[in-house]
Amino acid sequence: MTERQLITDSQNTWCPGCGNFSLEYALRDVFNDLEKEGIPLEKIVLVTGIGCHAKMADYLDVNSFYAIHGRTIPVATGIKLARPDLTVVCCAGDGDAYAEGLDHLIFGAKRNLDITVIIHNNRVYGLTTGQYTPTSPLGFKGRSTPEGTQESPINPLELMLTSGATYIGRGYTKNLKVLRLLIKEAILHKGFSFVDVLQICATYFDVHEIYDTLVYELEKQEAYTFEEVMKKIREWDYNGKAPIGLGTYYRKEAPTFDERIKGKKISEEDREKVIQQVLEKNR
Ligand SMILES: Cc1ncc(C[n+]2csc(CCOP(=O)(O)OP(=O)(O)O)c2C)c(N)n1
Ligand SMILES: [Mg+2]
Repeated sequence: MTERQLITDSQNTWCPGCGNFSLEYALRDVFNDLEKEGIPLEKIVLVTGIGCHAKMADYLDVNSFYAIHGRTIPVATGIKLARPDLTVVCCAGDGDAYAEGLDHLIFGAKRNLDITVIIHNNRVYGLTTGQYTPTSPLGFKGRSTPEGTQESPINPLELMLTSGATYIGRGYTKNLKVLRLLIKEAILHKGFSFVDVLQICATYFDVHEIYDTLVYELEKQEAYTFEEVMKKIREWDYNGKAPIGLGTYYRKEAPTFDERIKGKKISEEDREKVIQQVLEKNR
């Protein structure tokens, strides 16, 4: 099967050096791989939020849904529940998923919905020109915090582990090998798969020189317990200069939300009847 280019003719407005290009190429490669391995492109749906990351919906030639800010997961939930045969992948920003849409992220993980969430974590609101986000480091000077923030960042991997995500990985846009591997593993994982990608924002938060000195590749560590994974996750807190492990942190098998509600679906015709019954009962 010939590789599809999958890049649209839309004018690309990402800045030179933007980490989103790596994510675009990684996604393209993985979608091509999956097609060869039996997941046709027609069965893939990409859902994006609002922000620079969200332009992925314009630039990748796959079925896509440009959602609203912070709402990739509710849209993805609807798609997956209505069409469990589809492979649903969200591209969300750190502002998108860790600020505006945080509750949805937690509920997605809690339900172990069978979708993949990739966070373009540039640790800044890129599109709106440089305000701080929940993962910006302490003291971050941006448009809305000229004197520097006075609050510590969250560690999203920690949050996802405690919320019930069954696949957790961390990538970096300057390590395409690990990025491709993580995206593919996450999509093939049955359950809520979460990949936080340290994405270079060339204009508002370019810390690639720091990342380059701190990143290392995790070993294949399938047998980690929850406590061990948490310890590993806490090695770097999105703030200091501790080593930053790239790769798969956690993987677990568990029933998914879509499996649990399978067979409990009501047909279009019966829906009205069931609503009337519920109303009658509660009258
Ligand atoms: C409900 C709502 N609130 C705020 C905005 C304004 N807004 C557009 S993009 C954005 C932040 C984008 O940051 P992030 O999600 O990190 O994406 P990035 O641009 O960094 O990829 C904000 C606040 C909006 N469009 N909708
Ligand atoms: Mg951002």
